[in-house]
Amino acid sequence: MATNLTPQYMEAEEEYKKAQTPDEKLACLKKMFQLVPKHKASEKLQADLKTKMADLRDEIEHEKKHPKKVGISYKFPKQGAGQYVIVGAPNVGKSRLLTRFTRATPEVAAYPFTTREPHVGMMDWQDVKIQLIDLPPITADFMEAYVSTIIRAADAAILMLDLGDDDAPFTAETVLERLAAVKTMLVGEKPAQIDDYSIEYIRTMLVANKIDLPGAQDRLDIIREMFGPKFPIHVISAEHGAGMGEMSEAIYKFLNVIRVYTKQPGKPADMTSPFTCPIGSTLVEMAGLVHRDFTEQLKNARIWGSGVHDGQSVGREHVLHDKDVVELHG
Ligand SMILES: Nc1nc2c(ncn2[C@@H]2O[C@H](COP(=O)(O)OP(=O)(O)OP(=O)(O)O)[C@@H](O)[C@H]2O)c(=O)[nH]1
Ligand SMILES: [Mg+2]
Repeated sequence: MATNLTPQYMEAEEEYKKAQTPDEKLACLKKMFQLVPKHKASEKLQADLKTKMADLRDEIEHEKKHPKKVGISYKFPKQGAGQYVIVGAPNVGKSRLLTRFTRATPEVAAYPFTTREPHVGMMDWQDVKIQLIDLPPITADFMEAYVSTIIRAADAAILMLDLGDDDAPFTAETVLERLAAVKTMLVGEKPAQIDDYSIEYIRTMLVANKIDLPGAQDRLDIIREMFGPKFPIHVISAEHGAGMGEMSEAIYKFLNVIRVYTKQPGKPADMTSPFTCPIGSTLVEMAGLVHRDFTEQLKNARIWGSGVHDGQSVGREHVLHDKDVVELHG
């Protein structure tokens, strides 16, 4: 039976996914519980929400009584068109990738466990910026506690592996298992139907690095066979630059967002800094990003772009396309 969740509920759920402390999470869950339609079809969801709220209350209570002595947590407010985490086993080239695409300067070294804390940088792609977070490595025996929290809050992930390493498929599998054990599933596409709301699904592209090394092509064949059905795969050499242009475009496209430019009446459009919103967004949804008041007050807009005549007037529910230019009228 369909639960028919409202857009307000979905919005509250998005906020919940981004929440990073137990208090924030509890506040979001309360909101979701208020918003969930109360009928038979949603009973399981209501029960799940109640369980989660109870667990969080216990956790908050427990933390009050036993404050953690050495808990590290990091917060990376989202910036730009989307936020990626770079995830993988040690020494696969995660930090090198960050130094290639951004101005960040994490240490890059030929031994494992170089990165001990997250590093963040902004990547330019055409006229948008995308946030990349390089994380410490994950192995069967080692995963910083905060790593899964950061991954769960990201828009998407890059799972990296090393084509110079015969064990690459297994170390990558271990990364997936370690994360799955804390209900964080890296997936090529999110499942159409979600049964367990405590699992977080993160859309992930697999990046096979170090294609320049001897034997890399043979290992790539195996990796394509093992992981091709599950993830989109991109092949690069972060060190020497092969495949980096295609990959930066793929990083943008995989976010599933569009760019929309605004213009003032009688003036040329500002083509330097687009707003980005999810594919399928309507005019009113996009206008809400420009100014909150537009959510109520927007009447219509003139629009230049695909599927319309230049300067055509469109209503609040008009679906936008990549690179549309809009002149908003309140
Ligand atoms: N040949 C080759 N070496 C690379 C490539 N990318 C990275 N490396 C080298 O691989 C080693 C590890 O790179 P890092 O970026 O430090 O790896 P990491 O995944 O961040 O490692 P941890 O921080 O330990 O998890 C360094 O010596 C890099 O110079 C590549 O495309 N080809
Ligand atoms: Mg590193």
